[in-house]
Amino acid sequence: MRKVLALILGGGRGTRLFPLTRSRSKPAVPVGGKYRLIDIPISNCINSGLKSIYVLTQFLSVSLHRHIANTYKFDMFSQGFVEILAAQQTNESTDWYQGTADAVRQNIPYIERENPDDVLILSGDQLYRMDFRHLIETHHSAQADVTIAAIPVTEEQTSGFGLMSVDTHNRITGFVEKPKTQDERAPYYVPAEWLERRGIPCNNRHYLANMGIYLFRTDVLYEVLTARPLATDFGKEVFPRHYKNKRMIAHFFDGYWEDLGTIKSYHEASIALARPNPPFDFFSPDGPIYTRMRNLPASRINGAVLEHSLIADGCVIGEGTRIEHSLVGVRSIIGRNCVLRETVMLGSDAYESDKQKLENVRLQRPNLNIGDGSIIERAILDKDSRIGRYVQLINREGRQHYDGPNGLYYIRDGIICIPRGSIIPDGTII
Ligand code: ADQ
Ligand code: ADP
Repeated sequence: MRKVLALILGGGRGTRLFPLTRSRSKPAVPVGGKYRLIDIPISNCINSGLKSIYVLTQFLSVSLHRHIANTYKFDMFSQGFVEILAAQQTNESTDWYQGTADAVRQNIPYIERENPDDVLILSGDQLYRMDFRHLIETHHSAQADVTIAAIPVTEEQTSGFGLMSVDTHNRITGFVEKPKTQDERAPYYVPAEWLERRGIPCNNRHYLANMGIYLFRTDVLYEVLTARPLATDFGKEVFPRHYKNKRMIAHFFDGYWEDLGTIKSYHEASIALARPNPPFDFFSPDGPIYTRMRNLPASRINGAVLEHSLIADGCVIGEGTRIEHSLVGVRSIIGRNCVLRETVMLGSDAYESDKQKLENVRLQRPNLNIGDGSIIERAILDKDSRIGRYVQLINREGRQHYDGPNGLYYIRDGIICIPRGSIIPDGTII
């Protein structure tokens, strides 16, 4: 058995997920009502038998640290660890990680300490389930220097991905990062028969995308990261520069795999979890997704109508409320006669006591989370938000991109985002 160390890239500046990343690092962003983004890749690793895991992040928040420390405890005989490596911690450089390759390069000393045979590099903002043992098997049987997971995508999707061309032995013979023109894209076209011969239905997907999942032989990783000029990113520099002189192999994957790196994709993928046959299922017996245990009571639903929605633990939902195509996170408190449609609500960190509610009256602010009679459509409500009574968050002006006054709300791709802890007074219409 070769030793494989996993590195999870926990995010750049997180600008595309703003305002969810306004007060937390990307790995700590909540997902699926009770999990955090980082739980997905870590659970995939654990379910694949990989238990040595570093999480690379730009800054170390208390909540991320607590989440990791409280969730991923390995007993002393299993020799596993999940450790966070934050950018400011490195002595050599006070800079943030400049890109994915730079992030890994800055942590070479930590990799050396583990002395792995191979290093598995993963993105931290994708929703998917993969048994990495199959990828490792491909890597070894092909005697690869690098193995890259590949998924077929349609032409419309190509501008967001690195594309690869491969030969009959699955060796990568070309790599282009996020092609913008037909000329750049054309050499990467794969015919339907080519995919179908490999048992993958084409469904109008004629390009092979890089999934951002890489397995490197450790010596090759060091070599490409220290080659001059120094590479900043894997997709932009490392692969286009080295596919000729290194043996890079594609590993095909054809399951559900979704990027959660933007507000739009995060919102869409979250709502999709509540479909009757969700494309990604947290219920799957094939591999549990782990998260921190909480001692929360079952949710109390007082005569509400729920359709295609997920309700996490510890919620209270008032009478006459209607919730459709929505995801309601832990400890959400929703008043009476409210309407939620296509809304992702992250819930709260704690309940309010009667004393705190009296204090809310004095401060003239609403209680946690949504007051009676409010209507919320196509929104993301971050944790601890206080939406008053008879509020309408409906994007009345039909805006696509807008910053509300004093950071009170943001609209991204037509989705209203209410940042953590925001107070929206009674009767507000947005
Ligand atoms: P992108 O999706 O643009 O393309 P990139 O910004 O390189 O991805 O991020 C990849 C992962 O690394 C993400 O999880 C991100 O959060 C994290 N990350 C980014 N910058 C980081 C930094 N400075 N420090 C730590 N982590 C960081 C890449 C490839 C494409 C491929 C897509 C698949 O370049 O070829 O198709 O991923 O999603
Ligand atoms: P959740 O995953 O439920 O959102 P967080 O990790 O964000 O939980 O914690 C929610 C709140 O609970 C925090 O703001 C913190 O005050 C409190 N908390 C949770 N775990 C601990 C702990 N181990 N020690 C102290 N406070 C904690």
